[in-house]
Amino acid sequence: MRRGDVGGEQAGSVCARIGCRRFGRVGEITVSDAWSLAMAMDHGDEATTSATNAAIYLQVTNTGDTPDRLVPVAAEGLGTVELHQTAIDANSVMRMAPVDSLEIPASGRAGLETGGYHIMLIDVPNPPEPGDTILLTLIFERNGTVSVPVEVRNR
Ligand SMILES: [Cu+2]
Repeated sequence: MRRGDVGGEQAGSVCARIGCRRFGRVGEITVSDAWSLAMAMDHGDEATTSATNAAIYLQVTNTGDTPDRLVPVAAEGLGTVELHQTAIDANSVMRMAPVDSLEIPASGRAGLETGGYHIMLIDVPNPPEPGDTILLTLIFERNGTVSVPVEVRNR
């Protein structure tokens, strides 16, 4: 499994000031625009509200001619990491459910966006604050493992 490069990390402090684009790349996969919402969230059937959960959104581009799959990752210090899909249930209530993996189409892209797929951090021991940058590791079945900087926002 190849290791990806973390793009733009050297320029981190500059990026924090001017908001330049940061990304991670491995093989034919590029992950960009990763950000996290630090806030209390209702979660699943239990409807528990906890500030120690956070959702991460990002964009994945696949320049290869073979589909790939993003699978859930374990991340040190970030609690339990799951891939979630937001959906409307039979009672018109918005809920999130874990999914095993997400296909990244060949020569295409997949977006993890509000109201859709996202990566969920559950029971984060030290929840990041707006302005923080966390490093998230993602695994793509074909292309390998990549780390990407995630900007924590409050909205
Ligand atoms: Cu979720």
